[in-house]
Amino acid sequence: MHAHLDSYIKTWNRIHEQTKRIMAAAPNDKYDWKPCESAMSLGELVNHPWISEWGLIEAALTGSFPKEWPAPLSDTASALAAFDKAHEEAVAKVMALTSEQLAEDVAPFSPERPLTRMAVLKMTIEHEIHHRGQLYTYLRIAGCEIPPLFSVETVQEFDDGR
Ligand code: NI
Repeated sequence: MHAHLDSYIKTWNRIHEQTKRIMAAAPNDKYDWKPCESAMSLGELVNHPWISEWGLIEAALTGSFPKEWPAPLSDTASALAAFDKAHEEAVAKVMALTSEQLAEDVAPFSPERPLTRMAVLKMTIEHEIHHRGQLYTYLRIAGCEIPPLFSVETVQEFDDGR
């Protein structure tokens, strides 16, 4: 595996662990809550990281988003387990890509808007960070105990990504 991808995978794994910490704070009995009609419910938002990661990686690999998507799960423990499984499978698929495949264009959004596979992989991380921020806001409003994004216990994760 070349150095660029190695660094990407380390960052992706670290972000995965951070996202799990805030997901784990979501109470099952608040899954229907949403801040406004057009927003995702808390339950949809807890499921979004694992379902969207799976879909985005399929898009990066095959050039198309899946036609059918997995159903959201109704409790946080199951969503966390699904996220770990989806992430592990996604990492294995991405690690198998060659430098040439990473640099190849795919066009999952529109035929007129090709992106390299590597660009879609970077987008996958940015998308997760975006929704993770939403989870922090939802859970803070819901009065939940929320973990810090960075703590003395977890800051070492950054050093491991060097
Ligand atoms: Ni999204």
